[in-house]
Formats: sequence, structure tokens, C-alpha cells
Amino acid sequence: GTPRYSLNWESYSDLPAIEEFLSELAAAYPNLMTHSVVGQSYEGNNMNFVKISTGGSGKKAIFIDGGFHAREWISPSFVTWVIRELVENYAAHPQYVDNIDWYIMPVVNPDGYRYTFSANGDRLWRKNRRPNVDSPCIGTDMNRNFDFHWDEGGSSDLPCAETYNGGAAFSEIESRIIRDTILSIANQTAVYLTVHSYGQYWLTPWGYTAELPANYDQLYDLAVRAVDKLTAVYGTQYTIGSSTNVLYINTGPSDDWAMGGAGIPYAYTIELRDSGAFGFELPADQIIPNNLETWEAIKVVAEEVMAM
Ligand code: ING
Ligand code: ZN
Repeated sequence: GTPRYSLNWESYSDLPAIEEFLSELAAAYPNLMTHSVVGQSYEGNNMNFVKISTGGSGKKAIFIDGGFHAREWISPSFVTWVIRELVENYAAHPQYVDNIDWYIMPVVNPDGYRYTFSANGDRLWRKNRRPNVDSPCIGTDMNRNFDFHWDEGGSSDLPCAETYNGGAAFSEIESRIIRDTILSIANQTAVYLTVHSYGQYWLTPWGYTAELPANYDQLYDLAVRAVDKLTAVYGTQYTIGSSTNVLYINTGPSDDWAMGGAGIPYAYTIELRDSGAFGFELPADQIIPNNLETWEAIKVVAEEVMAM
């Protein structure tokens, strides 16, 4: 039938359309989904938070965020797809919501995201939008702003840099809201997923060292099984490994903090399509294929959490 809301995943949606989708879906499915606002960004945009649950206590949880980097439009587009799949398509696979609580923040850098949609903005903006003191340059890289081995390499102390670390850990209101939201459910959460683009990587911690986490074998094994199901859909190839070993040293990213700071057992950074042909400007006709294949991987993660 005709969707009640404005998202159709045939094009990319700005924050107001995403918020309308969240409100209308939560209103239509109050027994499955709650939508709340857990704070405001620097510019006063909402930090949206979704809980998908059938209630009860003692369930494990999966936390997912999207939109850390403004220009990575496929990220919120995929994360909203996961919400729709769990809620509107609940009856097709009720076990994922009956047995797991899902906590989801689809757009954690709303100021940056809106800036990439603005006629006066910049489609390729990465950081948030808070002006820096004593600098003409705006913004901090929120994925270098988390307090676990913060500023130990692979980030910049220069406000004009794309990987500016903010000058202090958790200097940014958006980072602090993400932190506090995760900490409020951390003891329940088995897996932290942060969704970026591009490159087709399924990354584990650590970013601060080439050494591997103590549970790397389990992290890697689950990633292999998830990516196998992803690849089976259209043949899309992903590279799996720790972010230092696959990409580069980086300190202050959210996945390192989720494991090392918040104590969540499994954390991954997923870098969605593509492998560079279009990069951040992934054509809209790839949204649905990207989302269909990546949802297969999420189901593997959910099955694993159900078996924990
Ligand atoms: N890439 C990530 C970045 O923040 C990354 C790479 C992955 C860093 C995992 C840290 C941890 O630089 C993109 N595309 O943002
Ligand atoms: Zn990113």
C-alpha cells in the first residue's frame, strides 16, 4: 500500500523527513517502537533515539548509530531501513524483536547532515558544525572525539583538519549525548554497530593500536558469517579486519570507546557501499540494493545475539 510517511529509499532524505518517518512509525506501532529526543545538537536540531522492543526484562540489546559523518548519506538511509524492517516488517521475523531490544540513533550529527542538504552548504561536509575558537574553520570530527586513547595518533589537533579531534575528549555536545545514551543501556548491550561509508569494510577495534582485542577471534568469526550473507545477495565484496590493520591508526573513534570505555563486548564500524566509483555520492538507485544486502548481515548479528 501507500506509505504513510515520506521515506521510500528511492532517494536520500533530509532530517525533517527522517523525523517525520520516526514519529509516524512510532505512532502506528506503539507496542513495538518508541521514538524520543535525547537532546539537541549545537545548532538545536534533535538527537533522535528509537527503542524497538516487545517489552519484558533481561533481554540482550543491539545499539546502532548512523550519520556520524554528514556526507555519508547511505548511513542514515540504511539505519532507517533497519528500523522499518524491524517494526513494519515485524511479522516476517518476529524473533528479532521478541528476543532482542534494539536501540537506534539514525542521525547522530544532525547539524552536519542538514548542511550537506543545504543549498548554501557543502555536499561533502564530514564534521559537526560548531565553530572553533580562534579559528575560521568549523567543526570537529566526532569519530575522533571519544575518550578512549583520545589524541594518541590518527587524529588532528588542527581545527581546520577533516579529522580534528575537538581539542578535548567529548568536547562536542553530540558526542556527549551519544556517550550518555550508550552508557544508559551499556550493561544490556551485546553489540555496538556504527554505520559509515564508504569502502565496503566490516571493521573491528582497535583503531589506537595494531594489537588486536582479546576477543578478536569471536569478533572476526561473526563478521565473516555476516559478510558471507551480505555477499551472497549481489556479490558485493567486503574487507574484514581491525580498523588499524585494514585502514590506518585512528584514535577517539566510537567503536573503540564502545568496547574499551563502555565495556560492550562486540563493536563494529561498517563502511557501506561503494568501493570508490561514486564514494560518498552513492547514486540513489543503489540505496535499496545496499540496504537489502546489508540487512542480511544484520540478521546474522541478531541470530548471534539470540544465541548468547
Ligand atoms: N572512515 C572512518 C573514519 O572515521 C574508521 C574509518 C573506521 C575510523 C573505524 C575509525 C574506526 O575515518 C570513514 N569513512 O569515516
Ligand atoms: Zn565516516
